[in-house]
Amino acid sequence: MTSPHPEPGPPAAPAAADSHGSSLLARIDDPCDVRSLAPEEVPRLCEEVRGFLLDTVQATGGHLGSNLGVVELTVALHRVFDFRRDRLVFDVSHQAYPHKVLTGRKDRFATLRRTDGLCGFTHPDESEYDLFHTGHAGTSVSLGLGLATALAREADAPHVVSVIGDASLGAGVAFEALNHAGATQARLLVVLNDNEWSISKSVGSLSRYLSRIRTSRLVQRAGQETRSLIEALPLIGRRASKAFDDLGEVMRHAFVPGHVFEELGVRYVGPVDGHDVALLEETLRRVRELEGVVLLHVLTEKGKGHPDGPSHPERVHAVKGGKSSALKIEKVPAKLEVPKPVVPKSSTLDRPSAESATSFTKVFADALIDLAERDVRVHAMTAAMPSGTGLDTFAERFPTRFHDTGICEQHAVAMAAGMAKAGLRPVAAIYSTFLQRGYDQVFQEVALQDLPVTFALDRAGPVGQDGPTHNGVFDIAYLRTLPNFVLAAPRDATDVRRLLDLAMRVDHPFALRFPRANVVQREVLPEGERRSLDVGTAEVLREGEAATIWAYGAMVGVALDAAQALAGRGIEVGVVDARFAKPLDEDLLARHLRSHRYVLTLEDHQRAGGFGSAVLEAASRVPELDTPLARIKVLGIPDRYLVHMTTREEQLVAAGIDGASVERVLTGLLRPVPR
Ligand SMILES: Cc1ncc(C[n+]2csc(CCOP(=O)(O)OP(=O)(O)O)c2C)c(N)n1
Repeated sequence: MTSPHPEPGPPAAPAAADSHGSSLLARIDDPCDVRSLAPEEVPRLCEEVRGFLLDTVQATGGHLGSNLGVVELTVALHRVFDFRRDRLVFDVSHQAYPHKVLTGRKDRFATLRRTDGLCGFTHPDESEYDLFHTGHAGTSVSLGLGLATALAREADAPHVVSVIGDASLGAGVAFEALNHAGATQARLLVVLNDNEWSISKSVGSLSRYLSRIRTSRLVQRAGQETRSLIEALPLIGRRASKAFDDLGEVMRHAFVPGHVFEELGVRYVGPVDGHDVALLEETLRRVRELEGVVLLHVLTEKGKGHPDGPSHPERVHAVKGGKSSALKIEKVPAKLEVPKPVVPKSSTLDRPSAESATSFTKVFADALIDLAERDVRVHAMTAAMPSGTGLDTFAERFPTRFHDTGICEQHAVAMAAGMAKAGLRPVAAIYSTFLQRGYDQVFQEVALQDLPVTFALDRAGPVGQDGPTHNGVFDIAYLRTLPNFVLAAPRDATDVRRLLDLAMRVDHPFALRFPRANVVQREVLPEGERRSLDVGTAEVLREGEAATIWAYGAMVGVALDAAQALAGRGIEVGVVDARFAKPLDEDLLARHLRSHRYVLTLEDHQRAGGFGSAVLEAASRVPELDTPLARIKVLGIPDRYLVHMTTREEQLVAAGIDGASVERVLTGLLRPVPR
């Protein structure tokens, strides 16, 4: 659209009504097109954006619920601010789809979260309107405060807006940011998008407090008069602030139903109906003029417009996709030549059929319930991920032994340490990527005290569509450096159960990592024939002459596939299930280093500091006797961030750690040397 670029200001003059009923959204290529709409056109644009999201995201899959809720808010933000100059930060950024739709990316929506397609979060490579590539919760206020502090030095400093959900506001880092911001002179607008839900129902006393604000009689009364109250917000800068302060106690109570934020030095405005786009726009125009840090409390409905939205917001938080869409799901034009994953025709380990597939998550959750039945010391902890970690079933079975801390990994880890100190056996189920938040507590409260806290690191390895913010590819490196830790990874369902059982008998911190994947259906050895699972013992699954693959966790399946494919070509290589990255089975490793030409290590983790690094370090301690030791080749994720792709398998291919790549590497190594 070639409209002039209106600056944000008073609403544009009403345009001639669109008598043809043609799509407004079709005319939106940039936020300036949103600003040029007449006020009476704006609700229709919102409906079109919502319809567009319902149609496309149910086809592509992705975070639907939160996005359906912030349509009006996003439209209003883009009408009031000019984010070519002002700055907008989304917390987590899973709710940035309407923003993407309005900032020139709607035509690529069919590629959402697919290989080479649009990212599911904000991403500076995609648009000048995306400042950060984030996916972890709670940081938007700090980012906003940093921007505001830096930009304040400019004459006519731009506005900075951080949009944060009610559950993310409960994250420690967001509290830290508010605590700091309220004591500064910064000009920052924090928009609290309160839909009462995290992925599950929001937990904690902050959430209770917000819900008291929603339901207080005073606010309900004020709500009926909100428009006139908002209109009472004066318009001009410092004078506005002064006048706001002078509104008097009655008005203050209308705007400040509780004083928690105000006591922190943050001016509270709201709550405002987040689906009344005209009211939102009006309110934003007025709070834009206020000095200092302002928190605008906006009430939205998660999943608005979806039939399941009102009754089951959790079901629509993220949807799988697959529904037919008016929008053609096109093949994504390849920027990079990414080879398709090669699935071996005959596999050593049967892959489960779709109907009978069981995830590692489910096996873990069932095993933990089983364990808790036998051991009253077992408690389960999650940081806002009861369904993602499978612990929702545990919570039903043992409500008093289940603890959801909200999005507070640091606190969850330290609390687990306290519980362990008092004699319990806490199992903290935290995604590999999110435990990064709790690293210092893992170090000081757990490892340094040598407390028996068990970490179940779900989503370890590449995760596919969520991409680099969510790939769990650093945990071996960040945990391996800590004395006292035992690091293990199960290759299949039987070893999930056995390792969890073992963790309860080991009086040290214990971490178990497993991927976002299904377990194999036919396991390589029946339980009775397995080597006993003592800490630091590996298991030989296949003997080979010249080379052996030491694989870790779920990558054992990939190694077995590669070995079988090579065997079909007359090349025998061995496979070891390392089972422990710490302590390593150094005796077996030393024997293999003496008896083979090559030892390959295989992991779905960064090469730097990972399992292969542990093997290299151990090898450096092995004394060389008469014959030279085997050469070690480390196969893992190279030193770069693995971008989002449609499937985890594609990411394994891109990183060169799928079965075909392993086979290729070994073929190259074992090729007879021409004389
Ligand atoms: C540090 C961290 N822990 C956990 C998550 C997983 N997670 C993604 S969105 C979400 C819920 C966020 O709720 P809220 O902030 O209220 O936003 P809403 O989805 O309701 O819009 C959670 C727990 C995360 N992104 N980051």
